[in-house]
Amino acid sequence: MPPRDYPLDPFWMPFTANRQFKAAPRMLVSARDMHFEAEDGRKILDGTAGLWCVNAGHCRARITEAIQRQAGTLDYGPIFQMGHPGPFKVAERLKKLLPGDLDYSFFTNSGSESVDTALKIALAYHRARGEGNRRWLIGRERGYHGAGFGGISVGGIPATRKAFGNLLPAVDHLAQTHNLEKNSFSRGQPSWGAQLADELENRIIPLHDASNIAAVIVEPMAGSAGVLVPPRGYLERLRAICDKHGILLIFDEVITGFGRLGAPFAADLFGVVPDMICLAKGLTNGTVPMGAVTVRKGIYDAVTNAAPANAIELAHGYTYSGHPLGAAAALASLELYDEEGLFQRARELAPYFEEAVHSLREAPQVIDIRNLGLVAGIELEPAPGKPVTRAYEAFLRCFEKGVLIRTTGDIIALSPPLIVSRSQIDELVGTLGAALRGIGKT
Ligand code: PXG
Repeated sequence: MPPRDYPLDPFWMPFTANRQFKAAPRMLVSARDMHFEAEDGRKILDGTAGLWCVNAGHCRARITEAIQRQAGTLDYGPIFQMGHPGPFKVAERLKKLLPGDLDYSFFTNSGSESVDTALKIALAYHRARGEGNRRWLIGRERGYHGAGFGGISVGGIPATRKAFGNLLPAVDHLAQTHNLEKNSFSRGQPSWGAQLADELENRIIPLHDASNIAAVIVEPMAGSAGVLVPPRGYLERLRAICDKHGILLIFDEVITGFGRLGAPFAADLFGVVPDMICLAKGLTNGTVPMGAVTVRKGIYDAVTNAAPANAIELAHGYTYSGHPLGAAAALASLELYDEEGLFQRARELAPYFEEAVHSLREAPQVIDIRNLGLVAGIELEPAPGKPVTRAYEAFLRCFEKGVLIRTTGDIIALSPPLIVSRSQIDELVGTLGAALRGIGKT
């Protein structure tokens, strides 16, 4: 391995055990299609699409060339009171791709910004309609909505909240939907749990009053918390209760968008159209940071029409909203997904993937396996007194054997790029199985 010509210390790495990593780094230096190349020259099979974002595989020529061309044509253009073609084209494409009248896109630079944007639009929408008292925001336990103050407030992952004191006021949470006793080893949507949505109607609305509630935000399938698949009928019930009480329903599809579940969006798969969808990650195949919030026509109309002529209607946005490189990457990614039929491919591969991951049922310490589309969660019994260590050991063993998996607590998540082949699924699951059998043995 060539010596590194840079120190590791000054970079404060995100969501990383910095001291542990810097003592034994795992560095990736290049990537193509389904593989990374590690610093020591080893090929690593990408079982996680990077961080759930590289849906079409790595360094796809169509996308990298579009970014290069754009960088040499219009590197940056101001986007407040000025325009350039890219984001208009992406918005039009998203309008065609998204279900219902989710017709208007607001651009951001990340999933976290998409979430904060959606929450702000919800408040602005109600205010524009003369219902400014609707300020409560309802999230869900074990939800992950990024790292902004809005996102961690409606989010339900304790570790992302506990150190940061001042969360948003007027936030409540639905119970999380996962239940190991009722639903372990479910394939696809579990059958138990639709009634958990009724908590919105039975507890949260009576407590805060519907006239004070702006929005409910959920991931249709929770990713970061360890792949929590919604029970059959659950999202439909949330939709019905929100409709009945004038509450906006926001789907955070930062992970589930762009084919991950074998349909363009979770909204398509479940047949539930929310009022807003938060997007990021797969929007640009992970190549350039970009996110979007897509809203129903009535929301755009209410906010824009409430403002006086010539006034800025929504005082919100980012220097890099609709950035030319992001837009070029998004357009090329959306074209590539379409040309290669990748969402359909994910749907067709899903049964094979399901069989493969459920073959791990007999592996040591496995207490649950769940899956949907090209996502699987494999939950391990935590080692007594040492939670997290088993999954982390499996992660290290897989990496040694040339396979990248992702762990959260004692749950392993698999989410390969949608171009994965059957034999690569076998390799991914085979390597993970061997790693699980090796845990605790040197
Ligand atoms: N919403 C959801 C549903 C997400 O999964 C975000 C918002 C925030 O996106 P940004 O782009 O601000 O990171 C996310 C991000 C993991 C993992 O391994 C998941 C995410 C990010 C990094 C790692 O589960 N999700």
